[in-house]
Amino acid sequence: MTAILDIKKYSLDQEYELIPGEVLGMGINGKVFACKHKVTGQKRAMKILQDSPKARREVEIHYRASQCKHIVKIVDVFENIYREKFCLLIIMECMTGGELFNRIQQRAETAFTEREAAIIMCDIGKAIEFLHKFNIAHRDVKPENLLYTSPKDTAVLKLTDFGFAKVVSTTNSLATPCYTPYYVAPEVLGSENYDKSCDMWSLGVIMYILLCGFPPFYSYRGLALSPGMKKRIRSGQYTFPSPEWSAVSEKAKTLIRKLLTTDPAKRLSITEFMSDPWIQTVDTVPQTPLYSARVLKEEEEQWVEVQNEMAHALSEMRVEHVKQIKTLDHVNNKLLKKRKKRQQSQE
Ligand code: I85
Repeated sequence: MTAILDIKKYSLDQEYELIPGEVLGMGINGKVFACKHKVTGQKRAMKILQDSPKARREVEIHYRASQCKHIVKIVDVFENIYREKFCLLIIMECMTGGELFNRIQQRAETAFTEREAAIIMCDIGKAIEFLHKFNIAHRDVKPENLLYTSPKDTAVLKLTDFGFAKVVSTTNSLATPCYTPYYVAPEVLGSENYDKSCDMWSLGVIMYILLCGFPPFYSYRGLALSPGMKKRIRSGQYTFPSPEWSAVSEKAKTLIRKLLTTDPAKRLSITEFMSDPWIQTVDTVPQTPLYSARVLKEEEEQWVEVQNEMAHALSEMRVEHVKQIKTLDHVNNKLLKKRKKRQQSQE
């Protein structure tokens, strides 16, 4: 990845026209609007971020990732003063096909099949594969961030929002002489893979919803992320109930089990996922009609809740990891201090 981002310092107005009132959504860090490229007349999406090191990181990572066919493309980035604040304005290709599950829900006449689900999983997998190959963990792979380029049948599914993306360190932290590798915790050794494993868990949840229309873990109507649901997620308690799962292939269920493995160290890696027969030989996946479209339509009012629950679960995954590292650092620092003291007393 050699793409160098040239942030334009002149006014956005010279090239783009805001389409008034057209808000396309709210991101983690900023609002997304529709705008028009003055020269070509093309409609594009614009995300406004208040300038900060975090915003710069999002732009940088997203721009590098833009080279992948299954990631929303950044066309331009401006640095402008907007409402008296330094802002980064990210211009992206406009995805007019809407969100993944809305599209499946709208499928009424022809049934959504297991093979179609496999094709979608393969496409999302390609986006994750691209990112992980370059040591980027997205950490916010969820239904609202999967958009189609257009309403047509030929539309391409793409991943967006790099607000939580992280470049996972490949530089061997053990090279720094803070501690000897003999007593380093496995979590420290695997911190790179921990961040990537969040994306793999997301893949499992999305695959589950694609195949039946409801999520694997959900609170009993109402309370978002109830204590009961937390317990079910932690212990990996989910089932493949009838009738929705009766006709789904065993291959698909096995793959979901490998993705929803509770121990992140034992969870499938993206390379393993992409070489799974269900993904690798998509054209041999049975064209079994699924309940997904019907369930998504019947449970439409529940959808906001499903989204909230997944967002919350992802945020917990990101926090937990920080805690882990912090406590370990703390322990190691103590050891370091002790050793220094000993060394000093010996001098
Ligand atoms: N086009 N998460 C949900 C949108 N084109 N959308 C979200 N973070 C982002 C919005 C809230 C994703 O970084 C988001 C981000 C970027 C986009 C984005 C990028 C490019 C779009 C937050 C649309 C769109 C445009 C026209 C029509 C329609 C949608 O959202 C539809 F047909 F669906 F109504």
